[in-house]
Amino acid sequence: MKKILVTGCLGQIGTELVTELRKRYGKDNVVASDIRKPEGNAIVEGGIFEIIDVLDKEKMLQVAKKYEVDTIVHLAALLSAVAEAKPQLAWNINMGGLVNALEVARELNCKFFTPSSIGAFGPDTPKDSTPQDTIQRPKTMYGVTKVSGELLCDYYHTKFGVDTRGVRFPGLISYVAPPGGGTTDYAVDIYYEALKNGKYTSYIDKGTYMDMMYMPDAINAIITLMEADASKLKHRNAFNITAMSFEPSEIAAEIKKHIPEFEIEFKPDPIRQAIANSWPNSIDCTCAKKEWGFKAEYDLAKMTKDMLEKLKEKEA
Ligand code: AKB
Repeated sequence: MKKILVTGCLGQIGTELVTELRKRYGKDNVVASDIRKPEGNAIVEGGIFEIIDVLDKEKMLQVAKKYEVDTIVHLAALLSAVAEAKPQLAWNINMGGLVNALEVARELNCKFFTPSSIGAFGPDTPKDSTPQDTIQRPKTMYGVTKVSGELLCDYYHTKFGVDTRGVRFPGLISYVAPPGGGTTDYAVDIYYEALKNGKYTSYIDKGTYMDMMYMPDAINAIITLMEADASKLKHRNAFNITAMSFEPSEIAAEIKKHIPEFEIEFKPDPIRQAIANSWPNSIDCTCAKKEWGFKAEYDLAKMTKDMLEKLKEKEA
């Protein structure tokens, strides 16, 4: 990776990815883009920034050519809960944006990364230690776009030789930028509410396990996979990766170690609970470890300590 275009850079992943890419590759070698350009935003003002609506392929191509990018990281997409509320829009943005970005990568011979998700699995998938290669029949529009996206990226690799790579992200937890409309967002909200109000009402019920990861591990995973030796990759789109699996009472118990008066109660939201019920309890990431050395540094205890410290500093 020498010159990298990132779409959807103002989202939860993009905000931290662009910061890290600018650090590692130099700020003139990262082209951050999003559909909006908010005033005073650190990502907008910290380096190259272009407005790109991912449904406008010509604009994306023009920007990619202008900066002679050799890598595209395509992040612009709707998350699971929003996609379930607006399924047609989710199909248009998630698939329309992806095919445009893949076309630009094909035309300019760029390396390509786009995230898939644990949402690419469904109720028929084995729930525990979910294998890399298994049944993928999701019942959500988000899942449909993620499975289709995995297949499309594989197709562009085998048919056109585009160097496509991806991971199936679990729920991502971070203190920098908020997630927007996912099912796993409760695991971010809970930290904010713990510090602000000392209590949290969880829209995901107790006993509902899902895979999760702290953002620094997610950012590292993207960069490590993109820098990995292509000859070692048996899989491409997309690798199972995870750092931990917990249910709401377990994250609450961990928070209680730092804020003893913290209380959690449960008021499951039927839509997001149904989505969570259709996802695995915990996925197996042996292939990612073997093929490109995936490793996570943060478990629930280490993440909770860091999240609470960083949020306290941020809110001070
Ligand atoms: C969501 O909840 O939609 C995302 C995901 C797991 O893909 N965080």
